[in-house]
Amino acid sequence: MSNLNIVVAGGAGFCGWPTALHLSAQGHRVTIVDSLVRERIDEELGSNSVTPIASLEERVEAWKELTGRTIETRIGDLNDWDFLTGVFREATDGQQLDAFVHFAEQRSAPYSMIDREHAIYSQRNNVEGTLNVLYAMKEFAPDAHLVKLGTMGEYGQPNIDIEEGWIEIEHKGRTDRLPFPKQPGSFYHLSKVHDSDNIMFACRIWGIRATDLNQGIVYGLDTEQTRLDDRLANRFDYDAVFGTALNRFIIQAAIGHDITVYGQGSQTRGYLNIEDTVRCIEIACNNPADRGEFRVFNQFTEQFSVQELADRVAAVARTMDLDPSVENIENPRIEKYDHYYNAVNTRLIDLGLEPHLLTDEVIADALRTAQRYSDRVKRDLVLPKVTWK
Ligand code: NAD
Ligand code: USQ
Repeated sequence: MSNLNIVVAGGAGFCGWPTALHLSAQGHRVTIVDSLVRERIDEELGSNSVTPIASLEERVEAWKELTGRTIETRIGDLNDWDFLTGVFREATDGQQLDAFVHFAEQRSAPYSMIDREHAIYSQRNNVEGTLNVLYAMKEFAPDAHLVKLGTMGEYGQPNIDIEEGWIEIEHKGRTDRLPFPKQPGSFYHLSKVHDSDNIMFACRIWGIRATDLNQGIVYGLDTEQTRLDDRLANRFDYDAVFGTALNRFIIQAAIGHDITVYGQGSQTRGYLNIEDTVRCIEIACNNPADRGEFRVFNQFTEQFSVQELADRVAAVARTMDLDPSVENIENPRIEKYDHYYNAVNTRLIDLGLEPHLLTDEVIADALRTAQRYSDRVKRDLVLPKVTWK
């Protein structure tokens, strides 16, 4: 595969940073675009990453020093049209832009449910940012491929199998291939549904090529590249707003906090290792959608209930002289228990994804990282305060 010219928007974040490193390691030209708004949100919430994170500038300098490879950075907001057009002008100057990888959104469901202002911020940031990207692609890079991070949560938990974006429907003797129904569980997840509709429309009317990656919950933090040096360390969120289920359980076990299963614990979701996130993006970039095609891949590798995950983490922690207890606490969210959940995820596997599954060693490895930095955890941020009610 020849070297590609790729913009990674949201490349300072948890999924974007290791992806930028992985794509750069494959020899692609990588430009990170990020507003660094997560730093401001950390300040607002008083939160932090368990791992100490170097500034983006220090990280790309370390990458250059260690590998000789350059990652360019542009600090700005996708909602700033003048900034974004500058990014596209530079990225297409003398070279075609191959892929625009779009991670740059407000991605916490609880953050979007704090109050009216946070719901509106989340939807504006995400929906308007993506609309700007679509217009910029139309104007400056009509042949480039949009690789957009969606979420498995767009589908909700229907009582039928979840297909990859589309479903064949027979209705009153006629059939059609239609977008799979969406029943998301937060204003954040809804922003992803609105994005998907806007992207699908832009593909249809302007011939944009797009892949919507409906990603499950990502766990772990390290990849081959982030392990090279502490200066390349990735984020590891634990607080009740940005921490996600499995990573939170691991950090809770490491600091001697109860593992917080919300409600009955039978809520089932798709999960994947961060090592697979970076490969999935590479696979999507190497295999672009056709002109006008709106392609959807379900990006997860295994399904678990939160109770199963909590019990797995507790069992591994006990082999490491830790003694966590698993507590079913009042659920701050409104969600289904004991629901049917069976989602199709064959398209990335068909293109060559070889999943890194959740083994005890994977849990133990993340537990060791959490133990190393356990004194950085602010315990008052662990229990949930934002409710859906
Ligand atoms: P993150 O918050 O760690 O990173 C997002 C990055 O985007 C941050 O660095 C932030 O500063 C930047 N950003 C946000 N809005 C921006 C804007 N308008 N302009 C420029 N930069 C902006 O989040 P993450 O966990 O890396 O998630 C990345 C993407 O993957 C999100 O779209 C999220 O919805 C999706 N996703 C994440 C997970 C997960 O488990 N973390 C699962 C499924 C999907
Ligand atoms: N949960 C617990 N205990 C906790 C935290 C969460 O039981 O301490 C439960 C929740 O109730 C929920 C499940 O775990 O049933 C998942 O919650 P989460 O916070 O791990 O994930 P979610 O809010 O869905 O959001 C995360 C990312 C988001 C991404 C999504 C993928 O923050 O960006 O889109 O995972 S998915 O879930 O497939 O939609």
